[in-house]
Amino acid sequence: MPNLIFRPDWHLPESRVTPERAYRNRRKFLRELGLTGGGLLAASGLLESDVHAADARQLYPAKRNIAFSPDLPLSKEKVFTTYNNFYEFGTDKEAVHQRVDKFVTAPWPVKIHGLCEKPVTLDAQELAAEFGLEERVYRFRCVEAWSAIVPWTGFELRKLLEKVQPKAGAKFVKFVTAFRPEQMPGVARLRGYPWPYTEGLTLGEAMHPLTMLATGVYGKPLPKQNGAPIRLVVPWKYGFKSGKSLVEIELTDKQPKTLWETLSPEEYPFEANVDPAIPHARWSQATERVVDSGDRIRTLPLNGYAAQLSALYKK
Ligand SMILES: Nc1nc2c(c(=O)[nH]1)N[C@H]1C(S)=C(S)[C@@H](COP(=O)(O)O)O[C@H]1N2
Ligand SMILES: [Mo]
Repeated sequence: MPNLIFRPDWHLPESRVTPERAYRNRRKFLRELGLTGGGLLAASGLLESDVHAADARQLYPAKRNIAFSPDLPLSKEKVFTTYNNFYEFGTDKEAVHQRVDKFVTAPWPVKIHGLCEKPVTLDAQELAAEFGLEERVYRFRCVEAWSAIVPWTGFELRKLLEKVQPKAGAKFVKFVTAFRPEQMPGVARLRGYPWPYTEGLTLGEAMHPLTMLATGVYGKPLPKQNGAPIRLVVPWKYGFKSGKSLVEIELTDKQPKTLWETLSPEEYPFEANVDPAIPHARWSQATERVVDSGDRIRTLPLNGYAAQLSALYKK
């Protein structure tokens, strides 16, 4: 009866070590605070969000997955976390990080539903603990022709989709992000936008091993301006596909209506694969500006991931 054998920690596959360690640490943390008795959290005056935040930090830094991390020089943390596209907090990239203080990112239930056998709602924190975190160094290419090299912490979206068991009719995955005007000072000036910020992938793209749900970056939980507490990362597509602060993931039979495609389908088509040969309506996509150095480098087809995607896009 193999499931009765208790193996030592070092025998566990890496994917199971992280959640178990996180779980033990969580119990320990709560015990130290005297919170395991039930109902004590409220009496303690400690905010549930404080517990979540302390809990989240236990999972970082995660081990780097070398197989998915090309040896590239990372963009500076300070640069990547202060130069953001997150229109809910304004359109000035360098100001977004100063406008996120009202945004409450824990607790954070994420609903996974639609055409699947086992829909579920789990907190972002539970998702991180359940699937185990790893670090991957990915190229990041915005449609505005700037780029970065980013160490994300997260897990493959595929693991979550397999858990909910897509039905045969599921063809697309829709990603809905948080919309809370009272916490997001940027939306007041963009009232005409089709909020919430929504994105989508084909099921095949969503199931691809490169596609991640990230809960951290630079070895720490995601800063709010980078999409705390959980965001999508699709490294071969323009950055706008990678929705931040996800609240809902839905399996569907129809191609989802996305915010950018609704606003301007010629400029921001649904597929949005990085392609140096296809210019944006208003600028070339042949080169990109590296955020740190300001250097101009050539843009690579599928952002450098073509070899890993050949089966997905075979003609
Ligand atoms: N909810 C939401 N997600 C979003 C955006 C946004 O404005 N709102 N901007 C997108 C764009 S255009 C890019 S380039 C990336 C930027 O992510 P970063 O700020 O972490 O670099 O987030 C994407 N996800
Ligand atoms: Mo972008």
